[in-house]
Amino acid sequence: MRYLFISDLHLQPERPDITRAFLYCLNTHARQVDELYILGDFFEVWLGDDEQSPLASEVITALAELSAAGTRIYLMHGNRDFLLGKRFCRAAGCTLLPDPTVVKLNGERVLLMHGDSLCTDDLAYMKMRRLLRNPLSLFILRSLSLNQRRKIGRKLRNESREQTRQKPGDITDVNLGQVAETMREHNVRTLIHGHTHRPAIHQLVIDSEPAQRIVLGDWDCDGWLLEVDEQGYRLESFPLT
Ligand code: LP5
Repeated sequence: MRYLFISDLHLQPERPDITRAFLYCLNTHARQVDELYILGDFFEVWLGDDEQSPLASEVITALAELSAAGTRIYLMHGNRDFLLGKRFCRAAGCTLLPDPTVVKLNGERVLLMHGDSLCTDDLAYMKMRRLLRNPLSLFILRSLSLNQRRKIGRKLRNESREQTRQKPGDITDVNLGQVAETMREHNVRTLIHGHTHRPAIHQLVIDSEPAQRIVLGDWDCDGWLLEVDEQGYRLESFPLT
């Protein structure tokens, strides 16, 4: 079986080049695989499935076409689009995966995550995440008007942008102890995640056994794809222009 992984596209009207590259990728690479996995921060900000925009319609139509052509599509929430819901998934022909999820890729158990929950040294973010992602907050957020959500979303983005600039690099990366503990807990030797925008394949040793952590890249100057088949894992980038 062949699989394709992407994350952190941050689709937004201000970056039509990213949308173009994504649509190209759907019509080429994604048509040749059995399953496509989108591991979070697919959109720059998603305020709820009731927000209708030309970008959202274009993306939904393209995903639905891919799904109808036979590629199964799986979507995981990121910290920017955790309000993506059932309505979007139904229209786009995607299945929403919980974070974390273990899948079997050609017989190997592989752990999939967005990656933000592994950044446990970023205490301010972890606090904000706990606050925003508990079921009561989600219920309240979803019941606000689109305008109210837009205002809160903008405030959070500005505050986050300001604070992230001041945080040392190691604080905004994953905590390696947390990585090992999470992989142990799920009994896996391979973890795939995004979020940190530091694409790489890290070879690890966990409990004296070889393991790997594959970090997907964000789409900005380049686009990033992880292709998986019987030959192994290939992390590739291509220029967006
Ligand atoms: O995504 P990235 O890399 O820029 O930054 C993340 C962390 N920041 C975030 C916040 C998002 O960028 C913005 C959220 C978008 C809104 C989603 C839509 C839903 C809106 C709600 C609708 C009602 O996730 C950043 C991490 C970084 O990753 C690296 O891991 O550091 O975390 C922060 O910067 C958090 C700050 O440290 C703490 C912010 C406190 C904010 C207080 C603002 C109060 C306003 C709330 C009003 C209710």
